[in-house]
Amino acid sequence: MAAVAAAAPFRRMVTPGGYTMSVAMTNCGAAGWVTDRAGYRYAPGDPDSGAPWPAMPETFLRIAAEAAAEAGYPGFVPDACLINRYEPGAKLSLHQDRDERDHRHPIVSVSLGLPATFQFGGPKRADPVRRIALRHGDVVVWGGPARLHHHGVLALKDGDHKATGRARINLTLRRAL
Ligand code: MD3
Ligand code: FE
Repeated sequence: MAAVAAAAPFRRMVTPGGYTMSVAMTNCGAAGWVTDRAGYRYAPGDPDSGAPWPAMPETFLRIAAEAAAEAGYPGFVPDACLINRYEPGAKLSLHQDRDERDHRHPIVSVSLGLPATFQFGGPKRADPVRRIALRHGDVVVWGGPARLHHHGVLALKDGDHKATGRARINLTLRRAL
């Protein structure tokens, strides 16, 4: 994680609508999720440096494959890991993850550091949302119909965690290409 962030620093990206996201992001793997005024997409390298994203650490591949297999998705090989860093007040509005080529692949999320309130909705944006606490060490596999449900993260409450300090880090392991 530290090696990834040293090579491809966390940055707050701009949405197509021109808003700067409160969550800081970086990526590792063959593809990385990016947004700018032109849109959302997976890119082969860091637009800030022009270099390829750092390689996916073996530990990330192993955690993703083991969690996915246990949840009924054998043979999951992620090619993208989006790393989100939340500082106090940072949030992620309700959205769907649709930029990956084949939505039959699950997404594996790993939460580290400060706890957050996750919002889990339905296939339509207006569907009711459930609030679920995501805590340090939680690993969740999002597959099947849930893969395309709307979801978000409420503003992070301030705190201090021995693993991350005043922050929450979330890894999402994906098959993008
Ligand atoms: C449900 N990240 O990066 S992780 C994202 O905590 C994202 O940083 C949140 O939403 C975070 O796109 C939530 C849990 C998660 C990740 C992907 C999902 C839940 C999901 C994709 C589909 C459905
Ligand atoms: Fe998402």
